[in-house]
Amino acid sequence: VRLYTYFRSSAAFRVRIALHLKGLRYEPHAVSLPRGVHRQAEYASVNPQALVPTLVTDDGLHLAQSLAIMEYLEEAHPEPALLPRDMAGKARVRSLSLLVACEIHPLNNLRTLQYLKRELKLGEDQVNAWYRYWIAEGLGKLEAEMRAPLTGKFSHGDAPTMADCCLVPQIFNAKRYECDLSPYPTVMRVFGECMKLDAFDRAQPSRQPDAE
Ligand SMILES: N[C@@H](CCC(=O)N[C@@H](CS)C(=O)NCC(=O)O)C(=O)O
Repeated sequence: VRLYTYFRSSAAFRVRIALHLKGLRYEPHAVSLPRGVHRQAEYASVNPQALVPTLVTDDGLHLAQSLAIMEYLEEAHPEPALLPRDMAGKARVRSLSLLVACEIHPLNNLRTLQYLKRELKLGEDQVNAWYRYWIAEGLGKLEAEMRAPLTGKFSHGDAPTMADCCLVPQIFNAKRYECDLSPYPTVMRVFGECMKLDAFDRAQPSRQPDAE
């Protein structure tokens, strides 16, 4: 498979983790977001949503949206599983994943921040305050969800799931914006456990071929 990715994209980071966890080789194809390559005509034919990641498979499937991509990988390559087998567990992992992907990430996405700066003319301090506000809002909710016995070593149980693929990149973003992470001890414990695993480490931004 080919993955259209950008080293700092947290949505692409989720998929990179999933690919590494499943031991799947992929060809990374870098799309520079700061240079606006994702908005150029050539990329529109790859992904009309003008977002990364995009997964392109050998048989020509073009798939956008990181959660849909991870679900696809899960069905195509069930082992090791990124979703629990039981219905309730599966729903919980999806719920935790969506909490990051829908409630936090879109508010702090590149185009959102660019709109605040370019159209609403907010200064750097105001944009950073926006960023940190929504991180605190979202991570507070995630921390509240991380309760034993459902949360174990990882977000759900003792093996990494799709929820961890979403959690870790969001923490990288929060650290980049120097957010205070002390109010989220369980989230940070899980983050620490994840980062001990090779799959998470290899997927991180600084390890990508397009890292600047
Ligand atoms: N919900 C999408 C989000 C994709 C997304 O927003 N990706 C960001 C990078 S993390 C992007 O391409 N941003 C471009 C922009 O905001 O213009 C997913 O999960 O794949």
